[in-house]
Amino acid sequence: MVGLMAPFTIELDFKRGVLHPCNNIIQRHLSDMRGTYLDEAATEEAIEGGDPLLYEVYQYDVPFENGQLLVVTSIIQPGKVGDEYYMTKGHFHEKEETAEVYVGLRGRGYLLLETRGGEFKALPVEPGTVTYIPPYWAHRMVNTGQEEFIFFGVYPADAGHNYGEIEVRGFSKVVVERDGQPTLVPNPKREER
Ligand code: S6P
Ligand code: ZN
Repeated sequence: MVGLMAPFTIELDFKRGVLHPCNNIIQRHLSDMRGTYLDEAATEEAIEGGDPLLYEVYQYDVPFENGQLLVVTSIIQPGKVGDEYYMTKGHFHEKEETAEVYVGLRGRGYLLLETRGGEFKALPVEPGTVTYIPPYWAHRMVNTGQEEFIFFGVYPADAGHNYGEIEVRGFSKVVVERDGQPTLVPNPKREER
């Protein structure tokens, strides 16, 4: 059973996306995502050239117990590796029957979603877009704009993360720049199979 906890407030800076106070801050650099982007040469070149920070996550941790919720903001920098836009690693929840809500705060991009059965969706997200990620859907955010892409999320504290499968296979589509426009194209990694 969940213990009795004191209610609390924290501050969300809508402009910068940070939570304050915050007890769990994660930074992901390109070197943390080797193998995620299709262009391996561009990946290594960018890592050697300074290993850019791709995104930060501000999560306010509460006990990871059934019944608790985690609030979290993510800030994805603008940029590309090769012609593929900066994005989160993407994951299934370890407890796959758990859902999540994302709310776009700043910038724009896509929420990519996929089931194990191969069903795929790409939802455009801008400030004010509320997206519902149902149970069983893997999810990844992609920054297709010129500025930081910032979104807020809420999800069950015992959901956990499973990154392994997405690391290997990616999603069935990738978001790349074509003629200056974000474009969804089939993931060649999937076609090799
Ligand atoms: C957690 C939620 C987000 C992501 C964050 C970074 O379930 O979906 O807080 O953790 O956007 O993405 P990723 O794929 O690196 O965890
Ligand atoms: Zn999630």
